[in-house]
Amino acid sequence: MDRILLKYIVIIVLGSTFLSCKTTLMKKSIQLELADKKANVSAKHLMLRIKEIPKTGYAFGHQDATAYGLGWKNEGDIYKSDVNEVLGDFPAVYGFELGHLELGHSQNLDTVNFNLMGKLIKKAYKDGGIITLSWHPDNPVTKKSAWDPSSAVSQVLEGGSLNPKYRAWLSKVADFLNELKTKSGKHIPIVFRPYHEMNGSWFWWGHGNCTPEEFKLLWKETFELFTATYDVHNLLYCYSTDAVTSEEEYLRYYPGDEYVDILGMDLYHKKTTEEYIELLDNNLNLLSKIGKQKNKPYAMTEGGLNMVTVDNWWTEVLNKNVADKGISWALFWRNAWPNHFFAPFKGQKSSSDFMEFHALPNVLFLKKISKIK
Ligand code: BMA
Repeated sequence: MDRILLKYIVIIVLGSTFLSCKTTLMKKSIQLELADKKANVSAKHLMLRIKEIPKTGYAFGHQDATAYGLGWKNEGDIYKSDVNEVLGDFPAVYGFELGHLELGHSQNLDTVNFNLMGKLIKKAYKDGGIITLSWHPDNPVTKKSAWDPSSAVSQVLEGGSLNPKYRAWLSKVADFLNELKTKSGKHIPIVFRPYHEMNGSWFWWGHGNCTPEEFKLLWKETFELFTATYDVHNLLYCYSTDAVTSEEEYLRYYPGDEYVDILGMDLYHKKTTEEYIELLDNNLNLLSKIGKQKNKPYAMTEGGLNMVTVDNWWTEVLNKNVADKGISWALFWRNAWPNHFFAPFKGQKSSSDFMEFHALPNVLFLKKISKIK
């Protein structure tokens, strides 16, 4: 009898502690100010979770994790990820790509069907994951890809000849974002990361293809259209550059604190390991300095070593050089083809190091991040 009573007392105490933690986070969320002044509670709650992560470590993210991998593609029939095949744990952060949604296509530029993407986003969110969306819209002038650097920004801005077309694009993207809801109708919060790597010159919105002033206007007008015209209120706005060599370069295109929630950098290992370690160190120290000054969380919003050709890359190159930087997550690019992948799959040569990496207390995959409520 006494043991049963004790069991009930333990359950009640644990239950009420859990509820009070949840209530405190929710209360805090309500007071939080985001770029979007009408941001919903889910978006605010996501921001709090993102700020909470660096107290423990950083989260692991993967682009298109559950859409396809090496030798398989999700056609709506299977739920898997290369990362989970190796670890028995899914990523904490899920990147998906919106390119071609603006054109009304049924699949994105990497052949992921948008209906399926919506389902994968809902599933990842339900499991406790964090969702981030990139967008590589086609060049609106030439109708070629985002990588066509022909001048276009001035024409989509207010007053430009392609502004009506741009508004129609955003309206389609807004519809998709507004439909991302849980079964109970709650909006799913998203880290939205448009117009990234603008300090490089490979995209039509990049360096040399528009002026910094035009870029800032593109950002602000996009923000205004989403928030004020199309009533999208589930976004955290993430500004992310490619690697930079100075603070001035990082901030050259920055639209202003009132338009940005999260800071990011895309940092790929393209040269030698020594050079990458230096690049990580310099860039993440800078990002951390700016993040602290602005009181905004920050992340490595893309990165990795193509084909993970260094066996102990995860523990020795990545973790040793990012662990003390205060990033909320690091997202690795897609496992597209045998010569274009950034996360291990079963049998890949860095898999055993990846398992050691997964076991580190400061590295958060889905099982751990889902406990940060
Ligand atoms: C690049 C490559 C491309 C892809 C694009 C957008 O880095 O992976 O194949 O189309 O990202 O996802």
